[in-house]
Amino acid sequence: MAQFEEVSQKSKLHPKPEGLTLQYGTAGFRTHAKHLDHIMFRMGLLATLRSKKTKSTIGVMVTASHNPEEDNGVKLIDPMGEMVTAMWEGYATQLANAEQDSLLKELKDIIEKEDINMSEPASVYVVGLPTDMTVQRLMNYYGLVTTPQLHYMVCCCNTHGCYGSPTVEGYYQKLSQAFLQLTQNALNRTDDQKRLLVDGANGIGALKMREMEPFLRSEMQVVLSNDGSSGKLNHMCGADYVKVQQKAPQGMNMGVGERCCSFDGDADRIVYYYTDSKGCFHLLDGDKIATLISTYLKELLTQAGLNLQIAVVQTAYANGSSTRYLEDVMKVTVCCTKTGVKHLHHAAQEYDIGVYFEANGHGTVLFSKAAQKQIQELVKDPNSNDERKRAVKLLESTINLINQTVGDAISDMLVIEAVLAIRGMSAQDWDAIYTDLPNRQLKVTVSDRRVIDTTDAERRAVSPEGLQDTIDSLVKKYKSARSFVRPSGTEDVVRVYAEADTQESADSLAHEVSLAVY
Ligand code: NG1
Ligand code: ZN
Repeated sequence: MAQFEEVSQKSKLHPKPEGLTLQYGTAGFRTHAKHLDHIMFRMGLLATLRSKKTKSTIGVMVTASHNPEEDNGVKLIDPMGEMVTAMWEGYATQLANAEQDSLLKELKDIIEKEDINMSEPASVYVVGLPTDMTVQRLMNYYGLVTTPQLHYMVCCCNTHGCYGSPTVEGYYQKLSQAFLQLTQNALNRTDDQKRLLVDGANGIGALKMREMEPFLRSEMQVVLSNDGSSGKLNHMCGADYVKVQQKAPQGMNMGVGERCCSFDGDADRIVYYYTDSKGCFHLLDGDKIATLISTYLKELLTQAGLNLQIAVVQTAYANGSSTRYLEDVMKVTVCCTKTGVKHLHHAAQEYDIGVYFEANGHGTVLFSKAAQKQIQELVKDPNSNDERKRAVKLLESTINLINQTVGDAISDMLVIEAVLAIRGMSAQDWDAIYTDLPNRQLKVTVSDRRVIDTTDAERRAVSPEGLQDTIDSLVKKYKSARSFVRPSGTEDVVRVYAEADTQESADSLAHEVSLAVY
């Protein structure tokens, strides 16, 4: 077929560097931008096939996310705005690593296995900067938006507008309307309470926050720093820096007790923080966010008289205090999955309401179709009393404010701001819900990180032999301690995590465990 001949010709213009093999990992392909050209070309082809197969629009996102500017990544987004299925991750790896002369064979293999009708039209949304004109011709190039905005638009497009209108403007309208409805329930908010310091990580989120501000009609007063006008992407700023370093980003002027938050470079993660009157830094990470949101939702469900099961999905990195609080005090189901949002997303789909957050601030809330239907029906129920009516309306607006396709810094931020406003809580009140166990995360470089294999949602190592026994005996030396190691899915390192009753103990345990990894 002529189209195969063209693909073959064009792909020679985007040669695969010799000897380079890459794997489609937790968040797509991650590598230095200079190695991404052939990947971009081939992912354009794969997205086209996926679109023909699903008869839907597929998204392609090019982003450095929380990594340095020169590191980059590309991933595919499936019809409902979710990550592409595992089978297709395999195809992606296969296609990315094919040598020039076997590329067509690999393509035809996929077409045959998936029984793809090549005469179907294809539709692909791309965000980022594909360099090649052929790739651009295959796709509707969308310019620059945040990762979650692309997920949102793909979902809108494939649900024919049910989820919202598939434009950035539609996104602002949907979210701001829901936010304004929610904050109407917060009485006497002062300007101080409406004020939030936002660190944009010098990424796209800052730009998009500026665009969104007029839609929020002064109900939020955003003070932006690291807005991309001078600094480098994620350099000394952004959600990952703040979470891992446990300190404020550069370039932010924080008053005592003032609420602050940081996005990551593509605005799919968020963490909050403040400093107290002694100058002490307090982090409100993904675990604190999950706790705040699930407490709020649980209360509304009770007030609405709705019997829906709510669960919180976490990973091994969740602070032990958060898990204990959720299970023992809040009495909600907690489930632990492997690292990587696709695992959390999948687990959260099992419940009426699934709140999922990685400790690093990537997360969202999923409402099952049945739960949404029950809530929508109750909104119309003429027999509800005032308390019930209010609770159900709040639930409805909260659903509209949440980007259910993927973790979204802007959407999460608005949910958090609304919840704090409705409950009249300050950052300190929120922080006081439970006290984090001091913890430490370290990276260790080893010759082959894949020799470490884990089980039990990555909380225990099964190989190399003896490693887990060593970790167990080290952990026993400390109080309230826990530690685990796992190979990173996005960097060539082994990650070590430790928590204990004091910071000194957590640091020392993390250090001892990292020595055991060598
Ligand atoms: P790896 O490199 O596998 O630890 C990191 C994050 C994940 C996830 C992915 C994708 C930590 C400890 N790990 O994965 O949670 O966000 O990047 O971005 O934060
Ligand atoms: Zn990101």
